[in-house]
Amino acid sequence: MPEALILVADAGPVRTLTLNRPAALNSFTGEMHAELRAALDEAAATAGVRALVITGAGRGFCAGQDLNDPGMAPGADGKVDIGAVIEANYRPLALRVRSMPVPVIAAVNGVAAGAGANLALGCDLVIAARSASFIQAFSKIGLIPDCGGTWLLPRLLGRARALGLALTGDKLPAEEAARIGLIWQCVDDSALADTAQSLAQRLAAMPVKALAATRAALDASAQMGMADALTLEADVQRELGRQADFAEGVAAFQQKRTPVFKDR
Ligand code: T3D
Repeated sequence: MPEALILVADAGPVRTLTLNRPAALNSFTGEMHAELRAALDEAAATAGVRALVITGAGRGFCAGQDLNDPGMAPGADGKVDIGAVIEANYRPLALRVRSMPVPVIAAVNGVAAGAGANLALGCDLVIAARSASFIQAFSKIGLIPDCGGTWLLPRLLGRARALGLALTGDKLPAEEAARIGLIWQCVDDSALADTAQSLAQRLAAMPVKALAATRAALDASAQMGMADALTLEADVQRELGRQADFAEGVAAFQQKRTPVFKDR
């Protein structure tokens, strides 16, 4: 039986998905996309999963599209319809990550290039090993950033730095990525797995419904004026205020005890 392209491991409420094509730096084939989509859908549908970690096997996180994938072969007209690949694979992936009902942490263990970089940057929190790096490799092969890169980069960094990275395709070391605010944290290589895991366990014990709603509200605010953002805040708070987690959070505070959150 062929080895799974996505490894799935649970540690209590934290599920870890490991991209598993290490010989090709975990670059994406159509098959790996399909397995990752299925794994994300399954995690979203599993009540016991309250936080997700995405990482890579071997020395890389993900080198983006597998440029040798037979699915990239030219059609009868000698051309490749990359738009179809984006619509079928990268668009659903970027949107799925962004709509997970639980927080998603990217544990970037090595190079994250092309769509691999933007898969990581689309996660809620990005922790990278000191030896890792981020490369918007697209310009070097005549493409634009995809997997959400055109939306994510200017929001995370502002236009000047977004364009700097996207136009040059230069490698950005993890330490520098943390310094300029592209990612949450850079840690020693030996500390990456434990740091990501303990952060995920911490988030899993929090009111994850509110965490997912926080991500959604921040994303929605990118298209809004302040008045509309305030309206959205009121609407979401109204909804969350009716949840058991809110009652539990307040009760635990009043009773000076640790809350036990269950909503998802
Ligand atoms: O359908 C579409 O195309 C649209 C979607 C586009 C999304 C995209 O992601 S476009 C961008 C695609 N990715 C790239 O252009 C990155 C290509 N890779 C690299 O530039 C370098 O490999 C890295 C900078 C990422 C890492 O360099 P290095 O020196 O650490 O490793 P390496 O020796 O280049 O790679 C190791 C192996 O992985 C090597 O295989 P080998 O020679 O040992 O058998 C290499 O060919 C393979 N590999 C790395 N990246 C890819 C890849 N194989 C296929 N596709 C890759 N993207």
